[in-house]
Amino acid sequence: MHIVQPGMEIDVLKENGRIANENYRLMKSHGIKSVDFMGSIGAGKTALIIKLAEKLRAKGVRVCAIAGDVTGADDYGRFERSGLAAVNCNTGHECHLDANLVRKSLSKIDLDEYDVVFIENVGNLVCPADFALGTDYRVVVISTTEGDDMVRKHHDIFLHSDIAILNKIDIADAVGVDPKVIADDYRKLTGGLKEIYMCSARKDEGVDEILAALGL
Ligand SMILES: Nc1nc2c(ncn2[C@@H]2O[C@H](COP(=O)(O)OP(=O)(O)O)[C@@H](O)[C@H]2O)c(=O)[nH]1
Ligand SMILES: [Mg+2]
Repeated sequence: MHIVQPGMEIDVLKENGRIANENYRLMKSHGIKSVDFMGSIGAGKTALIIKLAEKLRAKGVRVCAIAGDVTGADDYGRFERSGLAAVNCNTGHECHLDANLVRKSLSKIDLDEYDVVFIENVGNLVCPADFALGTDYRVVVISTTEGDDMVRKHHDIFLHSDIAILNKIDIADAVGVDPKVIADDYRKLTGGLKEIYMCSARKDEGVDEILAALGL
């Protein structure tokens, strides 16, 4: 992707990659482990982050979050009300976070105070795929309410992430979705090299397995 202006050409993705590397090194220098949660609108990213953070806090792990959204502070408010320290990060118009926005958010966090940073990306299954943020893990969250064809329709984000999560398995029957269909699509796409984790953030099912997969 190139943006051409008179006398100036910027390779946006290359520059993003450079800043992502800086973010990674910055967080590592403070001993921080980080996860980028990508996924559709309403898949349960906020709910899952809150649940994961609750469990980590109970183990004495210090967690904070970056709430990425186009506008507003709804998810930021939910994080804070749940007891999870957070920074709000609005993109304004963009459909994804980028490394520079994350760098600015990290500058608002006292990195010595935390062990883990969870980043909630802007909700969609397309744009975030291209923009690494400098995290240890990239995770894609989908849910049963989106139907059984998300993996077939959005190859890139599943290929660009380390693990996938299918949330809302508690209502799979009610919405007529067979999680096995999604798991089979994922296995076919990734050649069985990566795992898809089934969970219900609401019912606290499968959440411990996700923590283990993230080494947390
Ligand atoms: N039944 C069910 N609902 C869930 C689950 N996780 C989230 N939700 C609901 O799904 C809606 C969207 O969740 P949210 O966390 O805001 O999704 P986000 O847009 O991906 O951050 C909210 O009404 C949640 O209460 C789950 O595991 N099961
Ligand atoms: Mg959210």
